[in-house]
Amino acid sequence: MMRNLIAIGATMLMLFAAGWVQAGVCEIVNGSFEDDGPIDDIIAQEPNGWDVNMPSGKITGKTEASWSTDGNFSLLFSSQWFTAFAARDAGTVSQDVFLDDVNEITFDLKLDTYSGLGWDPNNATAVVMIDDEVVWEPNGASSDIRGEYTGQSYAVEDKYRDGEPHKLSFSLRINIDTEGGFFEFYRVWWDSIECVIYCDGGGFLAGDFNRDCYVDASDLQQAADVWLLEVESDDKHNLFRDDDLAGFGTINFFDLAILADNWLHRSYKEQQEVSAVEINGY
Ligand SMILES: [Ca+2]
Ligand SMILES: [Ca+2]
Ligand SMILES: [Ca+2]
Repeated sequence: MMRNLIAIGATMLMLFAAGWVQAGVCEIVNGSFEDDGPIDDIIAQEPNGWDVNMPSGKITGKTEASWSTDGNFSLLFSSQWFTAFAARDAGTVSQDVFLDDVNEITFDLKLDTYSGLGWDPNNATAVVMIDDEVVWEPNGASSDIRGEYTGQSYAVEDKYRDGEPHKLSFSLRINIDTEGGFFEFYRVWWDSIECVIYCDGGGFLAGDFNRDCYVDASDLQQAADVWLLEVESDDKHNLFRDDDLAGFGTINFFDLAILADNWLHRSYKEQQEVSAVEINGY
């Protein structure tokens, strides 16, 4: 009996130890562009960790201190003026990363023109790419995309979880052919590029309202607080939405059933680890 209690106690300790949010930074090197200090020309000196690809004479790149969201420096791309461009000309930094355990890639950027005039996204834009495919860009519906875009994120798609490295790129990209160029410098600053890992890469389970990688009594309490109340459809407690009406839903047994399905479950990866412990020891 005593041995069993000790075993259960030990198991629970391990479960609790494994239960903390695993939010961390993956293997992006120098994602904040702090390693080198200022670099006048990233063609001449690549920022630590990054591969540089620039259309020479058309777009310049530097690390400098005029804007940053983490540390002192950021990466600045600037298109040159009165220079002929072809659509898809792009200044790019990239590095190969494994995305298997990554839930989100987060980053900050700022878009501005030199003259202070508007930035038409038909002329140029800033993009995040994986394997040269665009996975994020500013809202193209806007006729002026200048502004600070902090706390941006791209939710990594499952297709990139294949055990292979993928080329993650950050760019200033020209969108049109122009012989005469632009009477403008389009400038983008990138900073604070991170990989975020939740729940050992398994992501949050439905019903994990307080995002601690575990669906338990504290989440149930949140559901109880809004029980049978009408909430907006996108309310985080509204897990089941098929019975929503006109943008509003109710927190009822359909929602509770989804929460119950994940009750005391961990992310898929942690479940595997817990199973292994059970098979091996208890
Ligand atoms: Ca920085
Ligand atoms: Ca929770
Ligand atoms: Ca509902």
